[in-house]
Amino acid sequence: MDDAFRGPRGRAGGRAKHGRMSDLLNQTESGGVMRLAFDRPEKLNAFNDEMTQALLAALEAAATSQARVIVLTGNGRGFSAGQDLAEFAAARAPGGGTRSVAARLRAGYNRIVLRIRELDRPVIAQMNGVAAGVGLALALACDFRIAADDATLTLGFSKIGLIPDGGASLFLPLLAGFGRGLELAMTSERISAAEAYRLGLVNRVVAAADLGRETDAFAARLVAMPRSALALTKRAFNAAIVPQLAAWLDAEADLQELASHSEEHRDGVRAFLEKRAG
Ligand code: LHQ
Repeated sequence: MDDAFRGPRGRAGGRAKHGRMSDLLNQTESGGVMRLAFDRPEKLNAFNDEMTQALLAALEAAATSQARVIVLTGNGRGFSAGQDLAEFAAARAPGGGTRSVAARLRAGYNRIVLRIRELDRPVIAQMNGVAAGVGLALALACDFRIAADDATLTLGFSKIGLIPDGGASLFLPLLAGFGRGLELAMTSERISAAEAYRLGLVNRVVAAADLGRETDAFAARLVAMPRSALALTKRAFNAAIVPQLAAWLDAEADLQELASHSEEHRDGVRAFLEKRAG
């Protein structure tokens, strides 16, 4: 691991187990490209613990694979709707046995973000549909985003009394600028792929029917480039732009912990689960 990514309390370290492949994450590889597809389409690929750990393990394994480019995408009409709020609420209910929100972030999403950034090869988010919450955060942490023209993006955190996590409080303003980034974070406005492109949140927008083909073509261009140049370019951008990433993820988790103790947070999650307008 790059030293730049070690947190002040060393939380970025540790190796995930290469557990069995999960049914919730499809992995395929061809032409030097590894595709990881979230597969909980009926829940818009919301992250439960199993999918989170499967992604972490797959990214860990990718570091030593032959693949030269990694593509993250979702099956169905969602890229990912973020944290599975039903599982989260159940875990936090009395007797649910959950750790704190900060601990959950540090054990899962923060490690995923660090893995994406420290992988010595490009990671592309192929945004096939709605990306929300930490689902959007993970896309923003990737090297490139290619969106279908019918995809939508929303932070969603503020609606449930939270702050943008999974590095979104850093990557959102980096990509969209402070003002528009803060606006999207505070309003949770759901924007189109075209608007996301205008804001610099995605690299390109393509017809939904062409998304796979366009992503493959872009990935093939990267596969054909000198491998070490891409690895060192990524390392240079990381060191120049996000040198304190691990420390920031750690601090972001502490802020999320604070937010998660509010009544507004509990009410917001309940409103979503009860399908009341949030
Ligand atoms: C879902 C979800 C979901 C469960 C759709 N969970 N079922 C938080 C807490 C703690 C620690 C760590 O970090 C985090 C990070 C976060 O990610 S917080 C933010 C979590 N995500 C959200 O708040 C987004 C919630 N989802 C939505 O706002 C909408 O579903 C979006 C805007 C994504 C899509 O809206 P629609 O296209 O209208 O679809 P839908 O709402 O009808 O959803 C389809 C199904 O997926 C539905 O299930 P059902 O069984 O009724 O068909 C939803 O309940 C389910 N689903 N997101 N996050």
